[in-house]
Amino acid sequence: MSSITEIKVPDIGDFKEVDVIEILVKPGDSVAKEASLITVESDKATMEIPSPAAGLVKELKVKLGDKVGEGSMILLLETSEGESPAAQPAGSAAIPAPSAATPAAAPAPAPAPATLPIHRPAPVPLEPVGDVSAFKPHASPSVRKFARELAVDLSKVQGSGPKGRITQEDVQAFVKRVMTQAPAPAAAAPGGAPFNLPEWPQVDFGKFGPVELKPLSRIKKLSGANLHRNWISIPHVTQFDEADITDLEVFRRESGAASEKQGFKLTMLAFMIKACITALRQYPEFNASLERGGENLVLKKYFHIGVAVDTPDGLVVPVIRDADRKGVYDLARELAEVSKLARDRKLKPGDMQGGTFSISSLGGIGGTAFTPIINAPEVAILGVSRSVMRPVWMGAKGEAGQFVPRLMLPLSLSYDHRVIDGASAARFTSYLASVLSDIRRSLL
Ligand code: CAO
Repeated sequence: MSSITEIKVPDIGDFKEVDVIEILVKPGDSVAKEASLITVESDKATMEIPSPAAGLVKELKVKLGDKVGEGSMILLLETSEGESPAAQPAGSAAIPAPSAATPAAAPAPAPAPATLPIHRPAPVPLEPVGDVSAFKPHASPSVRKFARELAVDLSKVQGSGPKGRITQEDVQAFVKRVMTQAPAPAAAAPGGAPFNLPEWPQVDFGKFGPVELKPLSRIKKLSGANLHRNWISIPHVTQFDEADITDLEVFRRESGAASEKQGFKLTMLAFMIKACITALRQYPEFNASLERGGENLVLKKYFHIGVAVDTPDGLVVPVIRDADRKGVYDLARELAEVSKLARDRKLKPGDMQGGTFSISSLGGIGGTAFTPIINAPEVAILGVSRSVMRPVWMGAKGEAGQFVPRLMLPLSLSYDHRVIDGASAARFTSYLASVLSDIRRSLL
């Protein structure tokens, strides 16, 4: 048999009258024991009133904005036998509810409240908001719980309630916005939650031999975090190719004297930038970014080329702006200037922003190929390794061929496979190689 229990506001400590600011249940709801029914607020604290028993909400006796105090009726709860609250707040009463066998008009007599064991429940735990409001967002405990369950940081949520109070709807809207804004495939990666990896090994290296601790530079820490994010959240593929730069190298050496006189070197990198712009014009999806949400590609009509510079403190990527409007001498001069600024730690944050495509040249150092990490939100980066003179088989179809010494430049193009297909990447590097083997193409 079921009975109807009057659920009343229990002892709420020092508070005589508090406002009902949230009603967390409605008639017809099944509630578990200890489930929150309403939230009340004084000028110092908010608190949730829990249900002393499991049951079905029959009727609400409060509405938003009501003032309540200890003993005020909250609702009528239908409880089944054995579920009636063992511990009732003073004045709460359980009366048998009409059952199928008992006509509603003739309810069985209610047991006298005095016959119920009366325990005064401990005061409802308070969650102070007044004096810590400078540090905590304004939200009721139920909204905080809701936010906690969804791992939402309430300090990032804009409250739409009175005095900026964050409501459950605000949290829902926040989650919706985050879910629709994050690039779809990347959404799962940052934060590491979906990666069920074993813990990083904790090793006492000193046990095996002498060691020395060297703190990472600020640049390394900053760039490391970005590189890690880009590496795990962008599906990278690297396309390798090589360009015959034999003629370009002759031209570079011939033209280099003029720049030397002006105090800067005309290195291959200036020509690389020029050739890349020609290829980017031909394949615009490489000069683009994936819009947040992953729905659209933002094709950029400007060409700001990032150049990775190795500094004693770590890697930085200053950006050569509007590189398409500059000649190779200007580019070479600017490269010398920005790499000096980078190594002197004099770059400003703005000097490293707005890039549309990056080049990482290790050619001056060595190596045959490598897999550069894309500089998000760009979608591709070109790695350049050391050029080598080697025999290349030359000969048109049907003619006797021969090995000819050619200066070959290794290219490693990493691209975001969400945006760029393997075939496009192979076309891009082939085209780039053809431009580098005959730089006149960049004039076309
Ligand atoms: N093949 C052979 N030699 C090359 C070359 C190549 N691809 N590229 C440059 N060189 C030569 C230059 O001609 C120069 O030779 P000389 O000293 O005889 O004149 C020498 O190597 C040094 O060049 P440089 O490094 O001073 O100039 P640069 O324009 O090639 O590069 C810069 C400038 C700033 C990009 C470079 O100094 C640098 O920092 N590179 C490292 C970038 C990096 O760390 N990338 C890794 C990032 S991880 O993704």
